[in-house]
Amino acid sequence: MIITSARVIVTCPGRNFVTLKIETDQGVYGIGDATLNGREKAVVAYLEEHVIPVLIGRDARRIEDIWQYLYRGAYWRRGPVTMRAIAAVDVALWDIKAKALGCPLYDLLGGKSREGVMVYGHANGTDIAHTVDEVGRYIEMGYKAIRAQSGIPGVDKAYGVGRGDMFYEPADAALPTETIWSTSKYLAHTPKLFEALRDKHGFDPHLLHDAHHRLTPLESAQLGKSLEPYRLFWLEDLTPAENQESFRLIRQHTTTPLAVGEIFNTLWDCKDLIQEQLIDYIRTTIVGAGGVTHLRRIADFAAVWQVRTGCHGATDLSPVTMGAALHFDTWVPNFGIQEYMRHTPETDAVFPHAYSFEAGLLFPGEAPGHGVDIDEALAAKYPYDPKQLPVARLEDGTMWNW
Ligand code: GCO
Ligand code: MG
Repeated sequence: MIITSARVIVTCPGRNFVTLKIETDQGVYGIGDATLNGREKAVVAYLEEHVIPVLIGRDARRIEDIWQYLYRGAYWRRGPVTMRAIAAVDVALWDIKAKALGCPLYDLLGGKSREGVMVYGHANGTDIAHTVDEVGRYIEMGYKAIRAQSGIPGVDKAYGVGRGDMFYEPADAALPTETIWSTSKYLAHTPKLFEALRDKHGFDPHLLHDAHHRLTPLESAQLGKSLEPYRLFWLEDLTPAENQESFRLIRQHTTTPLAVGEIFNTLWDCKDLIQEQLIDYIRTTIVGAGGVTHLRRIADFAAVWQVRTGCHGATDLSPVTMGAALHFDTWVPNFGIQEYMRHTPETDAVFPHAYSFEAGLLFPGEAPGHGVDIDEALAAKYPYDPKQLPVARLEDGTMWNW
């Protein structure tokens, strides 16, 4: 089965998505997601200039060899651009193989380990009362797990809160919006949010929270400790993890479960975190970490230390990544949870898919492959629209993590 063509399709049905379509001489094609939010064109260039030329003429069945060729052959290993390009190829090839064999992707990986995949939705409010209501809305929709984020008094426009709709967190402007951050205000406010949430909704729903890398290790430890009474499912991205050792300090001080990894690209970014049991959930996903081939390796490594998966699933990852992740989640033995932010109806129309939501679970569907396609004619109606993610500064103007 020979690869005869590979093309990049960029479309913006509300936000930008980069898709790789690989075609074979057998008439079977596959698609993979290569979207890197706010830096889309970097991956487009990497694919078009450096990857597609070496794919043509190769045997599409040799997924592992092609993965190794692109990873080792580049010499310049890892990084978000390279690994997203590799992921797009890898996912398209798994899609092709499963379609050629006439089976859903989860069957190729080893078959179902569960009937449905527990997901968490995002409840965002402008203040505590609003967030409590938003969480209630998700409970009514059947969600078993909900991430709760609230606006903080005195902190204007913090990323990720307050829009009160389901399609939030766009890369919103051609030049980055500047936001202001205050850790002291946040640390005083967040325990009150979870106290109010448990008062109103009880301890049945799983509650999650994302600190978006804004704290130091000691502040992280303080937050984890202060949230212990509210028994979170996880506390995510407390502090930047470039230095994996910094998580030792956090771990020594709190039993709140920790999740990290949406910006990791390979096993090497989380190897110490996992083998020293410094985290409970690893958040790398298909498009972020080299596709199914490498994510499977990370999950198997994590299983040795009872670390479970919690794949990133924000709306800046296309439905192609969601579809592939759901097949992965259906198989992976050490599954934890899957993030699920809904795409807009426009995005769903461009990417027809077999997955569906019911009673807090997502189901990958039974279509051969990963079950997600692209309507190219419709995609062409939404041209690329340059947009960047915001940046954050402290109140005195210092550039900060966000
Ligand atoms: C999450 C994330 C995202 C990221 C986004 C950046 O937990 O879902 O933090 O919302 O901010 O993917 O592009
Ligand atoms: Mg996050």
